[in-house]
Amino acid sequence: TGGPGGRRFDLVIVGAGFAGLYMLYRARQQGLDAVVIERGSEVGGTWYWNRYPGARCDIESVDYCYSFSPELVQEWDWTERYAAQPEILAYLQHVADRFDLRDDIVFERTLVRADWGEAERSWTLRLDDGSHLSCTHVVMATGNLSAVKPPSFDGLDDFAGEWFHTGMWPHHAVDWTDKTVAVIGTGSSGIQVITQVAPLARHLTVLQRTPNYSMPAHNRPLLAGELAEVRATFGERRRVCQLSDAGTPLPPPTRSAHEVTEDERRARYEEGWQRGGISALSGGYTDFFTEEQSNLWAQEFARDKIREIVTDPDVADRLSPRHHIGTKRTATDTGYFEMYNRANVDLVDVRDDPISHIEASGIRLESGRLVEVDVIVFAIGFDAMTGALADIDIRGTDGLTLETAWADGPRTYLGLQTAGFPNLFMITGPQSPGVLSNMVISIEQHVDFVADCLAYLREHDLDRIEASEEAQDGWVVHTRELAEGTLYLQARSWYLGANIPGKPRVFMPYVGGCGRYRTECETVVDNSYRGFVLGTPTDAEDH
Ligand code: NA7
Repeated sequence: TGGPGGRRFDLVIVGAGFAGLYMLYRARQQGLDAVVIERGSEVGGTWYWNRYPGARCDIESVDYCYSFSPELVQEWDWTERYAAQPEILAYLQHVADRFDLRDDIVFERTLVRADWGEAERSWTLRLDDGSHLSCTHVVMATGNLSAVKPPSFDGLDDFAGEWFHTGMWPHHAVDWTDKTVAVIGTGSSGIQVITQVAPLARHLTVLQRTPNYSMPAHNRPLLAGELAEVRATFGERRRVCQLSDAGTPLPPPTRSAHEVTEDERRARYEEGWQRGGISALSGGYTDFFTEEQSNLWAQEFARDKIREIVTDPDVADRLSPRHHIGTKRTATDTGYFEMYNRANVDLVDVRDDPISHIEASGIRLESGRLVEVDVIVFAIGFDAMTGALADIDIRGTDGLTLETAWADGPRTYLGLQTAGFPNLFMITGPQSPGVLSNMVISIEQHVDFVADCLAYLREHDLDRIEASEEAQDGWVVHTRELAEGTLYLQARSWYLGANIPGKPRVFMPYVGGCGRYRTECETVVDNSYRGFVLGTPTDAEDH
């Protein structure tokens, strides 16, 4: 039935998650001829794919939502402090329906290749069904945690049971009754799935490589009065989020952990623990991410909590992380550590005894031990931040591939563009605050930047925009210098590409915070898109 094949668009948007949907909305508002290409069969992005039991956001629902439509803010009733995956997916489906976005979304199509044509001033895009379309501008709304890390264990094909990856969860319900289950991985996804499966399965073995810090979510239903209060002051609350570091409304810490007594520190950590959430401890003191001792105090508090909760001291010890807290993404949970007090849950340390291979009846460790299971859940994470783009063969000016341009790690200007790839924007790309923030705050800011930029280009009869090499070099150095002042560089995290064999070890996010980043972007715009080279149609004729 038609489809986009062969047509030329003003704008092609790749991905129909939070970013792609809002980008389409803004493009429509400006009268642009835009289409979204989506590999899933529904909208939702992250919240479409990650439908494993327990999947839940770690940002409060009243902040993890769009602000562009006051009506939407008023009419959507979040039911819990932290929304579960089905509710967020329903919200995005509602947004797609309410703003009639579906007509311009092509589902079950994957972009496989993109070529820039200088003479035509357009991108030619090839989809997985062999069709082509072209467009003046492309927006990659492909997500930061969307290319799953494949379970590349030898022998997986021989496994007689069922296996699932949390990031590609099937649409059918999984029956855990009487099943023996292994979960590999204890990141946010593993922690969430473990708390759901442990009570249902006959036996659960957790294969842990690196223990993780996890803060209590203290999730609960939202009361009508609370929602009304948030709505009454939504604009103000949102502005606070936008100007904050992490895109949340919590007041920032004002003191160093060194300025207070031990009793005061413990009281503040305890207060954070009782409030719960991802910043329970990180929100305590200004030097949490930058100073060894300050971080160590918070670590010790978190380890003490694990020892208090877990009854077997040996298990508690094995569950206790040793890395700087916060430098790998902290999880939030509902009863995670308590699961290890259950008789049907075992913890196996695969740092000491790594996985050798998988065979018909289960997982064989290097010691020779066999973990016999009916079901394996791979909660092993993603090729974060660059993986989704690396899956597309992107060729810019003079055939330069993105793979070559990023061979030593991503290089961007503002996390929005890469030199050599004109008219191609990334939403929450590397070297922007995205993954260190409430994603929706960062997404709205980037989409607004791109939408305003496209309007500016039109107004000024410009049809080409490209980050300059010089501005990009400066931005790469700036973001690296910001990170060098922190403890982040010491962890083997996906922020650094350390979870993917062979990936360059480059710290990818911008650590300066949403507020500072927003100001930097505004300054660029106020100076006529400083650092970008803008071109007119006449330049193309000269080319
Ligand atoms: P993460 O946070 O990358 O966690 C993946 C987990 O899987 C982590 O514990 C890894 O251990 C473990 N892992 C990965 N590969 C292996 C192998 N080969 N053997 C054993 N264990 C392995 O991904 P999540 O999906 O949990 O969360 C991603 C983000 O989504 C999260 O931060 C939130 O922002 C939402 P490791 O630590 O590498 O030793």
